[in-house]
Amino acid sequence: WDEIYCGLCKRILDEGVQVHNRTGVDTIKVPSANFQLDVSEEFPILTTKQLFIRQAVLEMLWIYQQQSNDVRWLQQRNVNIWNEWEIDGNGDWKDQKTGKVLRHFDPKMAHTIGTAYGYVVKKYHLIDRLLDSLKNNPEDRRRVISLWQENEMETAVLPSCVWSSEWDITDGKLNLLVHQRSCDVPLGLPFNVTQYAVLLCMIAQVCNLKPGTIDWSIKDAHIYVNQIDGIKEQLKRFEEKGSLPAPKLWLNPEVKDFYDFDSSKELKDVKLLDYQHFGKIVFPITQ
Ligand code: THF
Repeated sequence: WDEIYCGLCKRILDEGVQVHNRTGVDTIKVPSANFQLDVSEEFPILTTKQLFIRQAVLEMLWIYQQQSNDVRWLQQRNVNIWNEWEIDGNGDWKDQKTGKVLRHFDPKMAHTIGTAYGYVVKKYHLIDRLLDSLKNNPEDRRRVISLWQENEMETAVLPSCVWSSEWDITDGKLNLLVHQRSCDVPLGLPFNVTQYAVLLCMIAQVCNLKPGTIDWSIKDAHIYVNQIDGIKEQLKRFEEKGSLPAPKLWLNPEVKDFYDFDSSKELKDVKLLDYQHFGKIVFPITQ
């Protein structure tokens, strides 16, 4: 996975085009990217930088297991990656730097990110329908999970970036295809790939299947210009030292129901065995 990832970063730096966007911080972008990972062969987590798996898995459980849009649930677990998109107590979503109100929402949506992500999963019963289909209709070819629901877009702070997934069973293996409309390659992508791999392994376990492949597709893969130095550091590590052997993912084998995986701060049912990496790289986040 490090090789694919660093290859994509290098391609963006070499071939990408610098563009303005809504955030005010320019990006270098390529229009699209695709890759495939075999989770049965190797658990995908970067080793050329430290990936914060606890935060990544809690974010995934927040969306798909808790089916919540309440940022306080993450904050209570010391996960602060959604703070910039939280609607405040008055219903305002503010620019974190200037304090300027960017948009006003119904104050009933205080402390949430509006009608996106976990809110959509819950409202449209997306996980229950997926689990039901995997257990009771294994040959189903209509297993599409879409977080993109036109009626919800207006009241979402941020339309979901990773917004669709499709799931199939082939030969006892559960395979996944994920699509992302917009991709912050230094911060979002490493989190997203690892968290969807954990989701695949969890769903496979509770459905008595083996995890298979993940096909990943991206529209607008970009690096913010203030992240270029960090990415160059990561590419230098890869060129000089390559990558380290991938760790194994351990999931508590006693958990048989997706909703029973521990979602406390400690994340007791999820462990990485022997995760070696070349240390963290700090990247700025653009709101
Ligand atoms: N906006 C932007 N510009 N990039 C994104 O990746 C992004 N997300 C979510 C919503 N909007 C986005 C937020 N996801 C981190 C990781 C994921 C995020 C936001 C921030 C982050 O800062 N990660 C650090 C460490 C975090 C920590 O220490 O807890 C890292 O080094 O990985 C796309 O999902």
